[in-house]
Amino acid sequence: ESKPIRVTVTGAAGQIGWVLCFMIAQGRMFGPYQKVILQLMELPAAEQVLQGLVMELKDCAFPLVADIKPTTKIEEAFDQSDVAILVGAKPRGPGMERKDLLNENAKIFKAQGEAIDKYSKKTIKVLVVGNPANTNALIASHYAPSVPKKNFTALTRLDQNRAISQLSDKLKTPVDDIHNIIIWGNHSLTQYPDVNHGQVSVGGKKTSIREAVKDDKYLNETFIPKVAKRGAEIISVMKKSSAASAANAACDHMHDWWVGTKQGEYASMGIISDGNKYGVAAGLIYSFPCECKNGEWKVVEGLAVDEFSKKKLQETEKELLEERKMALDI
Ligand code: NAX
Repeated sequence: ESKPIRVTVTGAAGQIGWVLCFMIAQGRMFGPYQKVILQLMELPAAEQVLQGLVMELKDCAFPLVADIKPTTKIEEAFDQSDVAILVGAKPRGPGMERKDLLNENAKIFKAQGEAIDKYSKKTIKVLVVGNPANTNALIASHYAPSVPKKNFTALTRLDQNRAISQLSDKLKTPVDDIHNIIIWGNHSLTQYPDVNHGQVSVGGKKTSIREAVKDDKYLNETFIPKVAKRGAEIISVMKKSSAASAANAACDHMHDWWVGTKQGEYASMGIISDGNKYGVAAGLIYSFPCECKNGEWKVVEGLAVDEFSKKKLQETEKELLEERKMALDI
């Protein structure tokens, strides 16, 4: 039997955090044998709701949950953490500029980075969900210099899952027949959902997505904005933002990182760019296709990038450079 790992979830009593805790407790993130100690952090304003969440989690009597530690104190939340899922963030208020949003969040992720540096294990794996996710992850990493930069990642898996679901509808084929759809860049409207390396299995034979869809106009002009704007579409229908699908994607991301990706399958992850992959500037948290093994991710290299894609990769890189400048002045 494995030793329990300490998993920090910030914003645990929020929309995403709430669902996510149950998923983790059920083994969706670390598999069916890994026990967890849940270190759940909230703002004082949400302390009551957090208490309720803990009661409900306890009442599930989940065999994988070794302990639950609710807290509003950052030093307790990040104490000895093996994993941190950073969901809590400042939402965009009415009339708030992008710069204000970045700065408000910079404060939160600076404090959490410092706490990770001071209190968590040096091997901690961090996944940032709270927006702007890529830049928040960069800020946390910047303020946790004793933890390797490769340990900080941002969530773009929801975008990948959305892309797969769109293609599955279009091709009338099950989702698990669709492979290697990539999200490049920022988790924002500039993201590039790329089908050029994607494949669909039909009767045991793999065909390229472009060949199967036979509609480049749809793929270039309809599909890309559909995926990028899916979050807004959900809000317009539900009057609140996506929660369960975001929590599910966080589980997919961390599960692949923790357990490994399936042979030949790519997982899109916001990870630190080393400046040597696909022309992306060094030091940004940028979403690349990754393969994971033994708890480490590796960028899939050598994929052909056509002119259209190159422009898309640069557009989203430019936005991330601007965000970094605004948040960290580098
Ligand atoms: P909610 O407002 O429902 O929940 C956020 C929770 O975080 C609240 O309970 C709040 O008290 C808490 N919180 C805020 N600041 C905190 C801090 N400094 N420490 C601890 N807790 C803190 O938002 P929810 O719908 O759960 O969304 C959370 C974040 O995920 C947002 O930033 C949202 O934009 C982002 N998303 C990111 C996605 C992605 O794919 N990367 C997709 C879904 C989602 O939009």
